[in-house]
Amino acid sequence: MTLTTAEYQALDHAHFLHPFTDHKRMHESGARIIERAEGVYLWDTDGHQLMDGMAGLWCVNVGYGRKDLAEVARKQIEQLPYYNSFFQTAHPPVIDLSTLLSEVTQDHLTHVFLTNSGSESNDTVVRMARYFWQCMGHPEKQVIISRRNAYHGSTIAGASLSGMQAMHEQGGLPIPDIVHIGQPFWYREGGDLTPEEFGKKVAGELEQKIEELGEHRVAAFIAEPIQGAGGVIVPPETYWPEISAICQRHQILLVADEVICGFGRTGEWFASDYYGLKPDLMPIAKGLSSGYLPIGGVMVSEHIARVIIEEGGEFTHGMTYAGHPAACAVAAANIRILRDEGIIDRVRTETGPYLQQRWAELADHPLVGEVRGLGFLGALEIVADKDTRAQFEPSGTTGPLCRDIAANLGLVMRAVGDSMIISPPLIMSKEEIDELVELAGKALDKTLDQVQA
Ligand code: PXG
Repeated sequence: MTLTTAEYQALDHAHFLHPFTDHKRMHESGARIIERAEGVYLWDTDGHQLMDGMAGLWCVNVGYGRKDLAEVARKQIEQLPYYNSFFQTAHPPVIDLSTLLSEVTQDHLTHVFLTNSGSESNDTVVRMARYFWQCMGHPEKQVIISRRNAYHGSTIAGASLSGMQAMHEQGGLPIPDIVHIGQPFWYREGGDLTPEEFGKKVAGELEQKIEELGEHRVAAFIAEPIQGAGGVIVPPETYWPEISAICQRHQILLVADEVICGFGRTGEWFASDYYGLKPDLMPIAKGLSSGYLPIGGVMVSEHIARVIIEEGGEFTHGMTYAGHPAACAVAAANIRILRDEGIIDRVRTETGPYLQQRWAELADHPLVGEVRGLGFLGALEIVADKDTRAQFEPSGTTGPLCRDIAANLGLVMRAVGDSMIISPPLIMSKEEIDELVELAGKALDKTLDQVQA
């Protein structure tokens, strides 16, 4: 089907409900219809080229246009387009992917439970953590502790784990036995504390919550190593060591949600490797297949897997398409590309530090209150006053303004309130990083012109 942009927009308006979209506002200007992509660039149906500073939705780690991944999918669909792994069956691609995942993750993460998305992975976390404690003879350990402004997905359990007020308000959420503590967002919530003091303080809320609820009721603590959708919040250096110590002092599971941070985003295979975390469960998705096909999963520690295998009988959980042969084959090929082409190593040693150095230069811009980032994740805070950190009124409108200006200049960034976010494909070259930073700078200049006018 090849139509004009206006024709696509009319049909889109008539028939398609978009996720996380204010339809009235979108229909005023019409949706941007993306038609094709190559490397780090997208093209819309008007022929405009856009640099994709977001790798789709934080997922196209190997970049667009990998014909080898298309070929792997085609071959697998020809050979075995579908079979399941319920009821004592399996197929070669699901076994290959599971083995490969146990190799690229920490040694104790020996097993994987496969799903079709990050949300389903976090539903699996809730089911599995509670089931594990039930198998261990502690059925009362049900509570999952999460954090305000976390994002763990959009299903009922995913949205409950997420700490997003707007999501909870629409769905009568969270479901019972999911509670939230504070987030390590020093710039906005640290007050007069140093980042180090604030990191320790906000980590301490985990121990307070465990004590308040009673350890006998707490199943797990879940967190993104770096919050993504919440605004690329890189925690103070004291935060994760303190959380790890608290988890060691208490009998609760640590769940590191690596849906965004995994598969090289920070320059390590997983952010848990960067921060020295030893998660019991580790949800993954996005970069697992670089978004070429939908797939997610939960990495499971040897200890938990043993208990489920030996004590549990049947774990009554699973999705028809989980471990889909084509998705598994593409994910395995994607992991081999990340490994064998040295893409993650390059982010760690070369392009990641270069992106951070260039991105940090934007701190001099009059609109920028703080610059954050690690590896191929970056954020900057748009403020009206650098000294007081005050936002423009109404808050949360300048970010989207800057995002729209950037898109018109040819750069896709994400706005989270007044934070501007980047998460580019990991194959971005130094020259392309220069282009990204130049476009982001121009977008800030134009935003400044508009807020002053
Ligand atoms: N965990 C984390 C940490 C995520 O970022 C999910 C789970 C859920 O994954 P699925 O595949 O079910 O979407 C995510 C997803 C944004 C944005 O605001 C972020 C996500 C998804 C859509 C939009 O930029 N993250």
